[in-house]
Amino acid sequence: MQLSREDLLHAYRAMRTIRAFEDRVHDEFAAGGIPGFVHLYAGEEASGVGVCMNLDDRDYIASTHRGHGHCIAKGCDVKAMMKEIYGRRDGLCGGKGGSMHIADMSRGMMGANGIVGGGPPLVCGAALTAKTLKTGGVAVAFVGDGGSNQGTTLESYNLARVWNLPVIFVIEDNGYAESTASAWSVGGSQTKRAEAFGMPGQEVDGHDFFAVLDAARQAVEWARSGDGPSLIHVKLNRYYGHFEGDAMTYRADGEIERLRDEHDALVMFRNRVSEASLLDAGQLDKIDAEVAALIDEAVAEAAAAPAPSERDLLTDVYVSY
Ligand SMILES: Cc1ncc(C[n+]2csc(CCOP(=O)(O)OP(=O)(O)O)c2C)c(N)n1
Ligand SMILES: [Mg+2]
Repeated sequence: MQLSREDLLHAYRAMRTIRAFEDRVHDEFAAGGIPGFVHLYAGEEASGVGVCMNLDDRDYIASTHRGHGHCIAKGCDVKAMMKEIYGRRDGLCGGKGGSMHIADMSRGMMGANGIVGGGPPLVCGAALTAKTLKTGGVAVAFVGDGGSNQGTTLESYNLARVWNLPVIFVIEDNGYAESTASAWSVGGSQTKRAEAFGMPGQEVDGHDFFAVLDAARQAVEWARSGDGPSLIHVKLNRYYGHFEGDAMTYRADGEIERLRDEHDALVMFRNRVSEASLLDAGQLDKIDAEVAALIDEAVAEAAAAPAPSERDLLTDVYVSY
């Protein structure tokens, strides 16, 4: 797919923003500044950005517990996200969601989810709305390799097929569910599972932004043109632990260093666009500096922002007191 210079710059900025956001949250969590439970997406940037660059304001995504990257890729405000993760009143969800329940319906981001396998049924609902109202929209569920084994996920494959819904299931296979290697827990093949439910399945290198972009473009085309659901098996890696604080004793010595050296999505992107003379290093370095400044500001503003008040406890609840 031919991308304009603006598109390439947008893709790099989005991936760099995710990496810088996650690296910084890692440091700030270790320093004790962030409450709650945090799962980081660093290493998986090309998946969220490659998929979401094919989406627009009509479209919905449902995320996983590892949701910051999906939010940024779908266009959520980075400063409001940081405040949310700090539990602040001006956060994206008023400081009531935190990392694992961050959402922004105004951007079609239906939320990170503490329930593994929670996203696929949600996107079937969003896609049914799109189909019924003829908005032309599609709905994407990001699912981990662990989540791919949940009954909710497999039931959603069936529902999406029989109702011919404009859904894309993106299996982000980072090789582990918590500490269990996917080789020990995932039977068969993700694409053949899709085929068994009557959906096309594609497999891509999830470190390669261009490969993900192309696969997602195809899937979105199918969905928008009425051909119904499909699945993309995205093979990638996460750099940090399952959650912040994970000692990662289950990973081999040197495994992460090797991944960073040989399969880093941002390095691969830089090499590819430089070799093809599409962008020069100066343009990319400028984005790095701008993103670093944005993240510095986001953290400073989040740390200084007010917490929700006691009165806020009684808003956004179903029962009025
Ligand atoms: C229904 C449910 N079962 C178990 C858990 C506990 N849990 C949280 S994350 C996780 C592993 C998920 O692995 P995967 O889907 O591969 O996503 P990854 O963390 O690798 O991104 C588990 C078992 C949960 N949150 N929800
Ligand atoms: Mg996983």
